Amino acid sequence: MADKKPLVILTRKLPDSVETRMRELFDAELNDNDEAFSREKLLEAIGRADVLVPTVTDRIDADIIASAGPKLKLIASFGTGVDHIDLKAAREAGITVTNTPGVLTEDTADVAMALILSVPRRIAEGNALIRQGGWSGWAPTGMLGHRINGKRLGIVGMGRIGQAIARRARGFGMSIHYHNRRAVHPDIEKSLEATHWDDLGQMLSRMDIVSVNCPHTQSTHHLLSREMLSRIPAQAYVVNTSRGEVIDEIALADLLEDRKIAGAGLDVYENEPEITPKLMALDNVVLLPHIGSATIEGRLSMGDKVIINIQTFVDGHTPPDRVIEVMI
Ligand code: 8YV
Repeated sequence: MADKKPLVILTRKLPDSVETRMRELFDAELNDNDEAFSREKLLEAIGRADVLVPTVTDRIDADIIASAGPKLKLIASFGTGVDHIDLKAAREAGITVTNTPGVLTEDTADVAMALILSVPRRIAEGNALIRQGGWSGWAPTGMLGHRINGKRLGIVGMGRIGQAIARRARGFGMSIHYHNRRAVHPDIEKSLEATHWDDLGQMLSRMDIVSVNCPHTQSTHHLLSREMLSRIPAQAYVVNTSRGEVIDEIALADLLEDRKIAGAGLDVYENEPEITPKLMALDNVVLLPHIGSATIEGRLSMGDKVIINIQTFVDGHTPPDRVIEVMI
């Protein structure tokens, strides 16, 4: 790879300045029309590339990795989540995988907080009411929602994003509870006045709002199963800005329809861009199109990270954001 510029294939359109820099540094093959790669196109690309730059919309499974050409040594993903890549297959094939952690923490936490506010206070419903011409003026009992201040927030997954949400929620007067494989550092716990729950079910049964912030892995797939979801009190809300697969989406839709959960704010779905039809019909649900990290600043930083990861790798060093299976 050292003598000539590596062939770097991007599966999606990235911000212009990121693509310009990629073209300066590498033999970059862009996807100008931004159409997601078909499986055939992905197979073809991975057979030729030195470096593949996929996103969450590409499923890089073991079969795709088995088709990688001899030159493919790096998959530099544009995004933090890596559940779309079979990490074990990549490791066995001697392919390094990198991601872009850290730079989308605050943006994703903002969207989670927006959902935490939107659902109990019926923000999206109110907006729809006016636009549909259904507002006849202020009324003492009109559009009543629930207060945020003083409520208990249960964060499932207290990593970078979970902690960033906790900091925001504290400003809104919420108390912080969390479930995580390990308790966070005592200093962090203290500064957030956060309570660690070993038992997820017990925590869920005592919360007013539940926010899902753990990565999707084999052990978190349907972590919020029908059984776990049914522990959530009927007056509580669920927010998910992580990965749809962490929640049994059909079970959630059933419970929301039966008003056994008061409402939900979702930015991610089990089978994106498909959405369980029942969710679309419910007025106690706010649906966003996976925009957690969708800021110009965030996407530019993600692009910078991808470039640094590729250049460091090409220069013969370990890239800063190398993903190791045990990390997730
Ligand atoms: C990204 C995300 O935009 O980074 C992640 O894990 O969920 C998104 O916010 C997406 O993954 C880009 O590939």
